[in-house]
Amino acid sequence: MKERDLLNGDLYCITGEKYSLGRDNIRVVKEMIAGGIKVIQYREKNKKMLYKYQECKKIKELTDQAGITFIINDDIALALALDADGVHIGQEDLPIKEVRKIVGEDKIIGLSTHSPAQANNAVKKGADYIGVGPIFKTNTKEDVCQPVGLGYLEYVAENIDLPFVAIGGIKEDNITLVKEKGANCIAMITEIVGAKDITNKIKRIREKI
Ligand code: 3NM
Repeated sequence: MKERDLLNGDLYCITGEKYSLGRDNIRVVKEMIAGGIKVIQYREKNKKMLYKYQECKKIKELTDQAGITFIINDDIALALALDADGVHIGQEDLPIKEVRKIVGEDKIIGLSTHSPAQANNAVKKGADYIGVGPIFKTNTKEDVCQPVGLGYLEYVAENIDLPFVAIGGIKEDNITLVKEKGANCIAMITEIVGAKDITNKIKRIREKI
């Protein structure tokens, strides 16, 4: 079921096993859930499909039990095979209208955007939410563009009528800046998966959000 307010005031956690201090994604997701999060995106760029399928199957069981929204990055087939809640795609993936044809009306489609033109286009094309970033410098995404900064975030907060999530280089200690520019949902990879105590890190960050 599509929840249009899914990004309301929370932390959007994304997996990244190579930054997880040797812990596997299943353990990381369990710790994230213990921290009380409402949405998880599975993002693994370099794993084989069968491995991703097996891993996501276990994650789906956990998110179903906890009543958490489960989004899969890039892989539409995997999202459908597992009946995940949605997919998150980038500017160089299939156009939204084609993705919508494949996944149907009930699945969430998120789109990464990096400029006002892309954000406006996402509204026109029917994305359910957008990613807004990278706000700060990040080394986590390989093909990432230069930081768009807080100015783009402010533009989206004031002009774009879609749920959005700020992303890119966001940490516990710069979150207040991001909030001040109008973000009420914030995505993080390394700050969360690279924390020694993921559950406590999430609890502290969620209080700030
Ligand atoms: N997307 P971290 S930035 C996955 O700007 C991703 O669209 C971005 O990782 C975008 O929290 C990014 O470790 C990486 O900086 C976020």
